Amino acid sequence: MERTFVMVKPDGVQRRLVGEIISRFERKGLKLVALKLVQLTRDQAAQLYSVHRERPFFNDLVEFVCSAPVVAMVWEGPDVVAVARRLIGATNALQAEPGTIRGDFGVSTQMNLVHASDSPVSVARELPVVFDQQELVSYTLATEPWLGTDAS
Ligand code: FUP
Repeated sequence: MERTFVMVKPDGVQRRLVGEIISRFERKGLKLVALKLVQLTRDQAAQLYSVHRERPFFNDLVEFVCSAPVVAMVWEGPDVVAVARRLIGATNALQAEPGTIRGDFGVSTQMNLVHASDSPVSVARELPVVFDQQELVSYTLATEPWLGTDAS
């Protein structure tokens, strides 16, 4: 089963949208396997966004992401990397489709409320920036047979 790294960014926490955002992932039928409220260090923020190192917005982005607490999560499910990206919507919240998290609540590119890894390679790089392996919990949800995500 695939896992992905998701983070409610500082604007999402400040706007009290943590519950709403978690709820979108829960209602989709995904499984929460790790969760914590944390204020990232500059180093962690720079590592998370290292692919954008050379971009003009990099310093502002790092500054923003470590300016206040975030809620970091790991979600599990079939094809969850792509599913999570569809749930959050386009990077520019003004262009994100209604029904997506960014489309419903966001109004800019920088303050787009939530991050989700864009590929399994990104998960492998981003998840360990915030979580130790032992913080990921393996368990069974009683509803799993009702989601069609088991082997049957
Ligand atoms: P996403 O994966 O949708 O979060 O988008 P990107 O990886 O392209 O960008 C990461 C973050 O950089 C965005 F969430 C916001 C910020 N960003 C800007 O501030 N300006 C830009 O032009 C592009 C991205």
